[in-house]
Amino acid sequence: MKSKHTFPQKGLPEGAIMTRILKVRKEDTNFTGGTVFGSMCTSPLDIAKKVHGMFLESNLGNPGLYPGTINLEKEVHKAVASLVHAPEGYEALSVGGATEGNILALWRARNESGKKKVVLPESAHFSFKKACDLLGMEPVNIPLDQSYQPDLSVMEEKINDETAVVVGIAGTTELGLVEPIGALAEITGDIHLHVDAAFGGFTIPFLKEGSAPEFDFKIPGVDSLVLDPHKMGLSTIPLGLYYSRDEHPISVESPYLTGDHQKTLTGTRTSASIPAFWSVIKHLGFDGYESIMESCMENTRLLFKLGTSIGLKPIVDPVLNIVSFHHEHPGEVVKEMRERGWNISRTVNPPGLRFVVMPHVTEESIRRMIPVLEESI
Ligand code: 0PR
Repeated sequence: MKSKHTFPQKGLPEGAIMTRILKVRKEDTNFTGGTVFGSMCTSPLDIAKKVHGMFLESNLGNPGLYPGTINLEKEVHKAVASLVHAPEGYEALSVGGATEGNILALWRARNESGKKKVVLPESAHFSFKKACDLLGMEPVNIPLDQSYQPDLSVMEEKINDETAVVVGIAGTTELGLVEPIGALAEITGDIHLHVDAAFGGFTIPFLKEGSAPEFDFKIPGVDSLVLDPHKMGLSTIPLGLYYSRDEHPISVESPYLTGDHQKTLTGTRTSASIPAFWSVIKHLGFDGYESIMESCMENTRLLFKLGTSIGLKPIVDPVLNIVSFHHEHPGEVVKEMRERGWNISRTVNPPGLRFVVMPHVTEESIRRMIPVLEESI
């Protein structure tokens, strides 16, 4: 009898399934060839791919069954804590990515303060819109000044006794800028200061000393911070790390599981990505990350120079491995580039073309892309 449903009635042998899977896999973009300039993710290191596949049964939502994975999680938290200067008494949580980390920070700030206003720069990632909507909080957007940094005088005016939390970005999505977190901390006083270092967290520490401002727990006013191993941490999706200066106070009892409470938003949660990331940290070490970042910055400078040479005007001088150029109709250029096999992305504020120079982008791929860009602008 023929099935009434599109859900298959009878199973197929592996061979038939793999034929389709291999075909579909080819339809997806991959990072080989360096044609993707619009992604903050990259191909995970080979060791991460290998290890990830070995932990598919782990579920840290039920931690008692996976003591091995939990131990690796502790080691990851400790290693990254030293990278972001988390002080003694910190708490770290593995999350699905910066979206979840940003939600946790706002959730805590709302519950502790009993207030609803979230003061954040216009550069903030759209995940804060989700967080505000979910939590019934109200964004108070701070305009950017001429250098695309938050206007601190407006921020100072807008922070008041209704403010639950202030947000600063270390590695803005569009321009890769590091906002002056130290100056924010001076303005916020006792109000919770959360730093979104989704991109900056695994780039800024590996830059030449002094080329970006401080952004982490070295600044005494920083209360929480999120950073993403699945971006420049060069590991597998999904993994974000949320750090709180002190113990994160929100937890829900999970009595029938092997752990008695949960602190993350998700129940069954990101697990295989943790041993994968542990392996990347061990394999690369600080020196390995530093040398990858150095080559990304070299390629960033090349793209900046070649883009300028074809008449594009940079929006800012790159601090991290993101280059953006002014353009009045970026959507059209993005579309044409896509038709010609190149994935670039766009900025909204101000309108422009955006290139994220991840490790899969090479000098050779930049040199191949530029003539196509010249014809598309
Ligand atoms: N905070 C910042 C500063 C971000 O740039 C991003 C994502 C987030 C938070 C949210 O991170 P998750 O999506 O990991 O929760 N930034 C990129 C973006 O949305 C993510 C991205 C990654 C986009 C790969 C495209 C892509 O191919 O623009």
